[in-house]
Amino acid sequence: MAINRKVYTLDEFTIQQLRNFPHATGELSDLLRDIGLAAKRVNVEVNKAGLADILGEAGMMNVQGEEVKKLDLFANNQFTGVLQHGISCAGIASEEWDDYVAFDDAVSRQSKYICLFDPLDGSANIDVNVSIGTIFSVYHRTTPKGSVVTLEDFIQPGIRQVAAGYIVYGSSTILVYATRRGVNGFTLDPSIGEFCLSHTDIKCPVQGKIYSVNHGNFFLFEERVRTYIHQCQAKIAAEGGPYTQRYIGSMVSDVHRNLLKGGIFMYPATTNKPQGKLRLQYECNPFAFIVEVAGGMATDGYKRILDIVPASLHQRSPLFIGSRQMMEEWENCRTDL
Ligand code: P6P
Repeated sequence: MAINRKVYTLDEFTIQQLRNFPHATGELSDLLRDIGLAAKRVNVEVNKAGLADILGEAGMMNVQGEEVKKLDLFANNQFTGVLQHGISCAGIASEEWDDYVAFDDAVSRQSKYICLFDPLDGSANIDVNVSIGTIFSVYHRTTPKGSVVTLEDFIQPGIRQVAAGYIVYGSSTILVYATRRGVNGFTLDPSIGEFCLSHTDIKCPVQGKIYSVNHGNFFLFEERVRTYIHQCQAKIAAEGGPYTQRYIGSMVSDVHRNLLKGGIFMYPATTNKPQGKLRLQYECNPFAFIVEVAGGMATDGYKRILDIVPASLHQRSPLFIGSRQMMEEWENCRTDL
């Protein structure tokens, strides 16, 4: 029986990458496989969330002042656990936790990577069956191997990311990750319990027809943003529908759709949130890395996201991200109001 070699699992793909780059130590491949394992475990719980007693609040507040859902906590523990017991990660920072966590054991101290993640982004949507996701970032540690990681390892500018990715627990579950060599997507095949390569070398379309923004904040945006939104709407009126507005309220879903189909996602600053809502280290930087590797752009409205030097772990930033031409339209937009 011919073996179907066209279908690569995540493990086979990362090992193939190792074969192509003999100098690689395999630590990044191990780390990505660990993340894939945790994602499979989270996927099981997300898919039965309506049945198991895993919905609802965990009765805690996170550092963001948001209600922590039981599923948030479960996901947080799964990703922390696989990374702590792996051999490739010296410490982690989670969007759910106030501070980073150093893995202070002989093996982890020798690891060269650190990881930041938002274990379950969009968790407010869990109870209404809207897609949610996990977002992660991988950096080389800046502190010497053998020592315990410190805060400086976790507040590096996004341009120093080694890899970044996300999982969407949706109609099907997909893990997308980027290294500087490209962006690839792996869809979970439940029949074999493996993520299988389904989206090879993803490129963000140069032009798109989708703009994603929470219109409820319209009158809280600066004039320039309101002008750009009017331009998007005017294109619909004047030219018969080249733009359409799509906003799920779950970043992983909105950005994933725009990455594949083309579009722009905006979470601008508002008068009540002058730094925006999204977290630089846990949401903006990983997606900026992925979208730039795929040929798109990401800024805070004025400056490239990946060039921002973080001042703190939970720093927020406005975010404009997506297709190059739509981002250039936004950058060339001037107030006409
Ligand atoms: P709003 C989810 O809470 C999240 O962090 C992102 O996933 C999402 O894009 C954004 O907030 C939605 O925020 O204010 O539009 O509900």
